[in-house]
Amino acid sequence: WGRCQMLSIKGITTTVGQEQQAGMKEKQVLEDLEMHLARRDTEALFQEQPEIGNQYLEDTLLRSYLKTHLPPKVLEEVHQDLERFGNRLLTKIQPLSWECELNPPVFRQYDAWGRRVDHIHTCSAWRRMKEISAEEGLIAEAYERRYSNWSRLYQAVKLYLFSSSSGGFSCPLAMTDGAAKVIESLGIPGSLKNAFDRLTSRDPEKFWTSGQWMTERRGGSDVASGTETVARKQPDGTYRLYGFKWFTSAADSDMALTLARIADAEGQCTQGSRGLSLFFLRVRDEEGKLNNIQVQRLKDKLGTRQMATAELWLQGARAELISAEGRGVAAISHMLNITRIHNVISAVASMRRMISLSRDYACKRVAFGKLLKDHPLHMQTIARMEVQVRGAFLLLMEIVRLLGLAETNLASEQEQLLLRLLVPVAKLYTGKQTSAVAVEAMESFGGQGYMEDTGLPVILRDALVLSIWEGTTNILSLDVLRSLAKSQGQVMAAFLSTVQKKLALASGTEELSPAVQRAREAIRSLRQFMAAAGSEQALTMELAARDFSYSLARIYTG
Ligand code: UCC
Repeated sequence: WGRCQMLSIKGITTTVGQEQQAGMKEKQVLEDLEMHLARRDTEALFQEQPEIGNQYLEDTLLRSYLKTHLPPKVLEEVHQDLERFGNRLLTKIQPLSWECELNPPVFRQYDAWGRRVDHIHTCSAWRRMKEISAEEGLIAEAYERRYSNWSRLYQAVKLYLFSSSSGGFSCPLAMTDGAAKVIESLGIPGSLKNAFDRLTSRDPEKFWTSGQWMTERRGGSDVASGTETVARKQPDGTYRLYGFKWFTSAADSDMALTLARIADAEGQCTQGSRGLSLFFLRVRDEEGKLNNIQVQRLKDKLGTRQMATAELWLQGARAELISAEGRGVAAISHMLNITRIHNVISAVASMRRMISLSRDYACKRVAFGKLLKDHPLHMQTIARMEVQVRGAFLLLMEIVRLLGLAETNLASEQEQLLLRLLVPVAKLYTGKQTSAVAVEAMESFGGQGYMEDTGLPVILRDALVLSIWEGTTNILSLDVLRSLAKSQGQVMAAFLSTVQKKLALASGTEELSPAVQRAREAIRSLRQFMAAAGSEQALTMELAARDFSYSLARIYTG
């Protein structure tokens, strides 16, 4: 029809006595026709877009894990909710996520009349994510404990499904969860009851998010020497904070936990870790006015651009001391361990999302005369990624299972020790895995994977931060050593005996015997290394910290 129409339109304009012009027009018509035909042929070559379905229903490993571990009654309720949530994510939340990416926060320092306002404007989709987080109980679930020790795992599963569709909102949720955990670990003192209730609320009107302000200009790893912020005690017992916070994620949060050094009557502060105390503060008052805080600028980041990360001047911000004096690091470590688990959740979720899209694409895309899924080499590449994500997923589930036991006083001492060790191990290992898997998965789409508007580069960019924030790979490797030293080796004993038990169980299944064999060999090497390292200088262990931690991750995952 297109061709006829084109000819007839061209034909109408041809009149007698205009032969030369008509000849040229005829030539033009034929050229147009040829081009049209060529284009029509090409148009048939559109590539089909990779898509995902309900991420709960499609995740066979997740479903089989829940079926194997949850008590039947819990499973029944949880299954219904997760199926519903999976649909909501697909139809309502995923589009919001893309909106967050397209409408990053905007910082306006002054109003039209020159008044300093320091307004961080976030898009409506971002604000909606906050409401959805409350409605879905993404923090509340873990603290209500209606499924006892399984509540934490259930919350983690919801966060895992939410993460890649959250438009970066999983970051404030991580810190919110961490803040709730710190307050709970302090026994929910009266002055923090309101904050705790809001952090764990299901009511969007009440729900608060929290920041975690640990990083100052001298850096975020060596907190003990990097923290310059000073706290001055006020006659009413509260404090005013003065300092510069260099990297405050989700600066639109309602409250924050932060470290500072309490100045004595002479204005002197204790340096080092023992000088640090933990404070609670509201970011704004009821009218939305900042709490003696100035926003210097927003960070220009490689990824997580949906989220406002700011540099903040604290110029007498009113705050409440919530840890014992000088116990700030120990108090905030409750938050760190929770945000590190969230980091693992995001890492596993990013891998899962990339691989799900890659798998779907392999079922649609034809190359060299057949679908990608029928090319063994392509499938081998995807299968290798799949093994990575499955292992990482099981490691994550193990950690949140242990956390659930610990939070309901059901964990044995051995389980608590194991949890202490596995959190840094999993954070450091999955942080690295996800970058590698995201790059590999991107390649499986060919050049399309490199195109911004496919959304695939967003997943990669956002995944790259997971090995950096919340403790870099090396810092966490040193934390693994810290956990060994502090427990005088007990965490290793717990690790080894748990692994041996699991291997003994697995050795009853014949198909697993090569895997069991390899895991046992790895443990033997690990033991040999530890025996040798024990007689060496501490430097040997420090140099080996990363490889040692990787070995722990691989053995446990195996
Ligand atoms: O703020 C950031 C950006 C926020 C973005 C959040 C997004 C989250 C998204 C997640 C997914 C979407 S990033 C901030 C990043 N910074 C860090 O994570 C800190 C990295 N540095 C460390 O972790 C260091 O190891 C430090 C700061 C903990 C080291 O400090 P110290 O003071 O030198 O450490 P000490 O002296 O060894 O430890 C002090 C106390 C000890 O307890 P006591 O005194 O009883 O012996 C330690 O055992 O704290 C205890 N402690 C811990 N306890 C230290 N670390 C831990 C731990 N992990 N678990 C339990």
